[in-house]
Amino acid sequence: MLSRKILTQVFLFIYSFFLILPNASLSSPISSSNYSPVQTQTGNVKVFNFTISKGSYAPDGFNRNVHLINGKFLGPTIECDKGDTIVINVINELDEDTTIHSHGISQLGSPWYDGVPGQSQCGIPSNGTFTYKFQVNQSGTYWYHSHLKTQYVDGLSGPLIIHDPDDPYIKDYDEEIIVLLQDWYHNDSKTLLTYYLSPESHGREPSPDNGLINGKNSYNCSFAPSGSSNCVSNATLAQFNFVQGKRYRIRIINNSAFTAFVFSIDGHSMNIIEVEGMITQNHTVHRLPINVGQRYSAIVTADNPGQFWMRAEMETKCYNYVSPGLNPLIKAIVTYNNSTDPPSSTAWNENVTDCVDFNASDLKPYNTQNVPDANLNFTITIEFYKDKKTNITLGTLNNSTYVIDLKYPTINKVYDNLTQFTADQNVFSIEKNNTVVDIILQNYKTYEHPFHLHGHVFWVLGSGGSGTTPDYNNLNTKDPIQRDSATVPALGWTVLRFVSNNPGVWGFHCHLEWHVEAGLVAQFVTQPDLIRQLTPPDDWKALCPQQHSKL
Ligand SMILES: [Cu+2]
Repeated sequence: MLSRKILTQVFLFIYSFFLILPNASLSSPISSSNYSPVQTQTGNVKVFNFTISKGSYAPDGFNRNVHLINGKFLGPTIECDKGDTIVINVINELDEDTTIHSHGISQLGSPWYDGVPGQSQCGIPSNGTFTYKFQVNQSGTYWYHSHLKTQYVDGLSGPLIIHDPDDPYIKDYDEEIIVLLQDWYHNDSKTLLTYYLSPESHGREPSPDNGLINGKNSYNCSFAPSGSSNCVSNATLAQFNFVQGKRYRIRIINNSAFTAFVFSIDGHSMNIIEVEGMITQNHTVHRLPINVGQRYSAIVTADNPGQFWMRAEMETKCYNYVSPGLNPLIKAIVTYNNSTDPPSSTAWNENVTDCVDFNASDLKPYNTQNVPDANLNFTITIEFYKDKKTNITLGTLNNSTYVIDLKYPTINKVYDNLTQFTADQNVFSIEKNNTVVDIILQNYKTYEHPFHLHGHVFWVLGSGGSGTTPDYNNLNTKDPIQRDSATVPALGWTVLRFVSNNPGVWGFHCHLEWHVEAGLVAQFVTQPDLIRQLTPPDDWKALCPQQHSKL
């Protein structure tokens, strides 16, 4: 797969070389031609219209203000085939800016549609509209969410599924099921964030009040704030109707703000076949840890008629503080006869260590890949500290807290030929196309962090917990999996390798939303010369309040 990718890159490089030949006599021929890495327009165009608004809703019986897409809590599923072009027409009816980020989508040749305020776009203003339009030459299980402040924590998210008619497992399942897992708060995220970034929190992240499976759960209203009249106990759980003999591809997405889950279905094994777009060799599990931003596909065969619990256990042991009303066992009903009766099934009991992510080395790629040697590496350390002046606890990467520049995103600075960025932008620059980059993440905190890289997938070459150090001679360069969201263990390390072949500005951050806001964010500026050869659309340029010289 990789070699084909590299061949494509080589081909495109040679192709673009010939494209610029007619301009060879100009003083700067390269800047006069457009670098256009996406060449094929084979697929269909799939249009999705999103009207984003606020409203009240009670996903678990507790009524509160949430974000809605087309009047619904949790957005519609974006679904298409590999090679298609996705069009998302956004109408922003919020009283503030918003964006849509397609998590795990490479945005090759369209870095301005990655949807990250401060990095790849200015926000879509209140009462404004904007259209995202990008081709997807990848397949698998993804999701989309607002990348503006903490908006997705209030419900501004949904699944994004790309089918591949050539998927090697396509004959091994009959139907698909999406399982969207998330933690859930009974306060709006702005209130929680204000508290978190105040001296009173002492850096303790807000504890969820509940968890949801496909936007549903129940809540024991005796824990609701006293005098609260907006809570109804025993709300309806999510239900999955199995037909005996059918094989289901279950696409599991962790859409949380803060929570790692352990996912299982009583009485049924799960055969993992995909991790974040990469097809894997079949691997059977019963209890699957899944961290924030991660996705898996597993085939489950309906061969055990009855009534069963689907379980998503919230890993509350990783929290600094647990809300008293939180029941961390989130359940849905799996039924073979469309019954809503509560199952009496028992849970799988295989041991999963608290707050330790699924061991990526248990998974093997379906197709063998050649992992190239790295020619550049960055060590990134993760720390938190209490600011002496403000008494607010903030996060640092290499001792630097990220500060978002909403009005002048990094990519706009690149178009303005800026080459220096202030330290608080946490920029890592990669000049040369196809540079092979190692990221050595070193975690000095006593809890794990799920790190997500935009625009790329990385190989997970190795990882170790407390008391271990990265051993370069023992990295797995033979058969590592590739993904876009990996966990660095508590007091441990992780080595990730990616090929920098996608010009743009790409976020690299902890996906625990509170840690994003505390500054645990970096950005890779990849091939700025090639970014400047890509022409951004006019409506994208118009999003920024001030126009800069080169735009
Ligand atoms: Cu974190």
